[in-house]
Amino acid sequence: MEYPDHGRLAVAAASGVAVVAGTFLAVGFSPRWVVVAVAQTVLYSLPDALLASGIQGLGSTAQPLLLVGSALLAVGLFGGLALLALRVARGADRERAETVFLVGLAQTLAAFLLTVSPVAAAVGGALGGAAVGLAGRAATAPADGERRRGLLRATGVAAVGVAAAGAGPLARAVAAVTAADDGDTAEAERDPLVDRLLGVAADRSFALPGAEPLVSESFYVVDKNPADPRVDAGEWSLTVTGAVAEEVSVDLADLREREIEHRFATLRCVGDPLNGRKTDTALWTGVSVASLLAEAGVDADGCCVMVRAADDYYQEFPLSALADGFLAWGMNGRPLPRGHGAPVRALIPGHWGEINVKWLTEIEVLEEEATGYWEERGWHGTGPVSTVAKLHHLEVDDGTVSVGGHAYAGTRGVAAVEVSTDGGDTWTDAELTERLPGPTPADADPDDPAAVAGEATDAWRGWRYEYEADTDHDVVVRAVERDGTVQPREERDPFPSGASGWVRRTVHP
Ligand SMILES: Nc1nc2c(c(=O)[nH]1)N[C@H]1C(S)=C(S)[C@@H](COP(=O)(O)O)O[C@H]1N2
Ligand SMILES: [Mo]
Repeated sequence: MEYPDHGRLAVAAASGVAVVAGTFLAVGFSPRWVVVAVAQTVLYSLPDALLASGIQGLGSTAQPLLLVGSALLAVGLFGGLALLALRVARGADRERAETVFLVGLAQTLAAFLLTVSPVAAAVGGALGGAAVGLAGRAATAPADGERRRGLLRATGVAAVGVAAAGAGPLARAVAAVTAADDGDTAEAERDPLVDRLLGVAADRSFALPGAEPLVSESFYVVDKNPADPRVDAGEWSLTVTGAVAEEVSVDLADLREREIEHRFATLRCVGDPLNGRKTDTALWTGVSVASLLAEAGVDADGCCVMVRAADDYYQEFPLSALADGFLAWGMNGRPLPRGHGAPVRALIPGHWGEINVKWLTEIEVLEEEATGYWEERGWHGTGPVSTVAKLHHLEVDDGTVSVGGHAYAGTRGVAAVEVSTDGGDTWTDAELTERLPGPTPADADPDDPAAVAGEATDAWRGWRYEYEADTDHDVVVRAVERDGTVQPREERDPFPSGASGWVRRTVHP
């Protein structure tokens, strides 16, 4: 069949867009969408060094960029296939129906190879072929009017495609901003104990413009995925394998029969800049990992574990760190959102975010050290977090300077935050928030003061300080740990083992 030469490129592009749109309509914004599959392929073929600073450094900003690029690549790939099929068809002098079939078949096969999803492949190939058919009708129509109408229709298919393709990256960008709510947003009736704990956290927070309250309103998201996995809570299970006396597998119902507790805990990404925003705190609901390890007969002196997830993520770290860990399925009184690892994630007290594995599926007990996902890419983020005092609130009002923020020192605990207004010569203690309550059994009586007693051992504290000033100067802050250790002054970038130094900001009274 003949397509005018100048039109063939447009037809092929429309067909490529139709495949991208069709597969989106079929499987939505999931790892089986061709754009996400292309993004994943791109990620796996990027030089490690590029990837290393890319994702942990930029976090959710890098992902929309990657998706837009991958969408273009996908259109090029499927459009290219259509072009090839058109060539072959023209050479062999095929009928239009056969050409449409040839294009659709090639695209279906390619989409299946990429996504391993028969549904995505079939719908994508069908729409890709249909776009060629429509455009072909337009190109070969006898009358000008009909031809234009046909072209319009083809353009329509392409437009719908562009819109559908754009919806994915857009959804992701929105989800990144409103991360805490991208899961189950149904306003479930909240547990009175959770309400009480969150109420205490709100009461203890300093309300400082620019700084989060003690429980973050927007919790940062960092992961390697162009699209997060969708794990069905009813089908989920976690298996303890490797150097164990007996493999143990549990589902959500099994976990819920254990001693459930609520814990305040802070997470910080190793890629978080010194005064960055990739540090946040939530109230988590779940159970401790220890009983599970005991059931599997894990040798407490064992060296390490490889913890795996539904997104093929894997992190290796000391068994002793996991033994203090927590398996969380609730966040601030709601089911754990998809973006934060639904249905169940690991929380490892005092350690960098990267070993707090989301979409958790397997704990493999190892007999010797191995290398995890980020360590293979140059990061050193499996150890304890470093100590930091952040300065996010800064206001000047008629010579009165008000500064504040949070300080986090992992399980070493923040004992003080010191402020210097003379560039680091002299230091004054800032006012600190009371520590958040300690772990609380889920069956505690919310009206019992004991329910909110105790102290969280792995949560940040808020700080604030006010002083008078009439000349430009630098204000510097640093945290002091429980044992008196002062946050190190030496300045380091986040890559590879976390930022270091004292946060300093210039004040113009
Ligand atoms: N399965 C899985 N878990 C993961 C990651 C990931 O890419 N996949 N990213 C890790 C990193 S680098 C960090 S900092 C934390 C962030 O958790 P959050 O997105 O809930 O804030 O999750 C960790 N857990
Ligand atoms: Mo991270």
